[in-house]
Order: sequence, then C-alpha cells, then structure tokens
Amino acid sequence: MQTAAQPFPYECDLAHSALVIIDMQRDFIEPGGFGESLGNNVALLEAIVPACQAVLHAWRTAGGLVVHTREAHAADLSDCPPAKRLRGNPTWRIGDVGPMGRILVAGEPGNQIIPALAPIEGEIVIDKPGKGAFYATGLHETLQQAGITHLVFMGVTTEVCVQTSMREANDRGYDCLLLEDCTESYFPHFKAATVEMLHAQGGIIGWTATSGSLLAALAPTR
Ligand code: C5J
Repeated sequence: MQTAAQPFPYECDLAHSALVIIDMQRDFIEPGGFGESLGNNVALLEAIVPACQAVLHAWRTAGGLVVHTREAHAADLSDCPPAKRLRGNPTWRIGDVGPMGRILVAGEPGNQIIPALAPIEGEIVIDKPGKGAFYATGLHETLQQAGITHLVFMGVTTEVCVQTSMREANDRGYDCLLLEDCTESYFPHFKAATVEMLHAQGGIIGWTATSGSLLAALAPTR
C-alpha cells in the first residue's frame, strides 16, 4: 500500500509492517501525573489520543501487528543507570513515589498505557529502560522473527523517545514512517523541528505523514 508522505510516498506491505506506539502512558499524558508535576502542559499530549485511536482501530481491523512500549524500570532500579536517575533536580526521581505510584517503575498505576489505547491480546508490549525501543529490549529480534521490515510510529514525546526509537530502527534497516498528528511534545517547537529533520535530506531517517493519509491507504485493505 502507498501512503502520501514527506519527502515522497511511503510504500509498505501490511504483512511486513508493524504499528509502534511509544510510551502513551498515564504518567506522561494524564492530568495529575509525573509529566504535569514537572510543569508540563499535558493537554498538548492528550489532544493526539483521538487520532491515535483511529489509527490503532484501523490497523487492528486490517490485521496489522501492533507494538506498544512503556518507559519502565524494574522495581529494584537495577536497569536504571545512576546517570539517568540523578540527572537534573526534579521533584521526584525515577523510583520515588509520585502522584500515580513509583515514577517510571513497571506495574505502577502511572506506568500503564492509557485506557483509550490499552493493548489487547496478541499485541506486543515492550518495557524499555531507555529512551529508544531497541535498547535492552529484544524488540529487533522479535520483529525479525515476525518478518517485519517497515515500522509506523506514533506516541510521545516526539523529540525524546519517539525520535530515539525511529533513529534506532533506521540504523537497523527498517523503513520508518512517523504520523505527525499522532505524536506530540510538551514543547511544540521541538516537535516541529523533529518532524522536519527526520524527513529532510531525502528521508535521512524516514518519512512523515498525517494519520488521514495512512487511513486512506489502509481503507482498501479492510
Ligand atoms: C518519553 C521522556 N517517553 N520524555 N520520555 O519521551 O522522558
């Protein structure tokens, strides 16, 4: 199928493609969570949920593989480097008890994916200790076993975990598409710059498109 995209149309075959949804977790998106406690306007991130839901529904209906990621650490923080935990001067550090349980710890309420985009049976859920979805997760091996060559990205935040994951995927040989209205940052100018740099120079990291373009491409497959 062909999706109208930047810098030129994106070709993929559903049987060899996966939808990768990065870190749509309560602590980043819901009011009263970790993201808001850091002074961020989470309404910016919440606003992409309907577009993400529409794509997820269409992708599921078409029978495509879905991967969800969570930025999550083990309860004993053995997978959290001190450099990550000690950086900056936040109110709560990773592992501290925040408004929705321990910050970025697997299994805590705030660490869950928001109900609107909750994984269903058969979908892959990856807990990742880093920003990128490929670092220390086994995701590449899982995708290779499934014969996946193309990845469509959604999620948050655009310039941190989404961009890192897309760059990691590009280096591993995947053709990557980012859905512009299904990703967001707490800093709109960072999102704009990220979208532009990913598809610049002839698609140096990959392609970007609107969810509407992908939905139009998916329509005949459903
Ligand atoms: C993500 C972050 N998911 N901004 N994390 O982007 O720290």
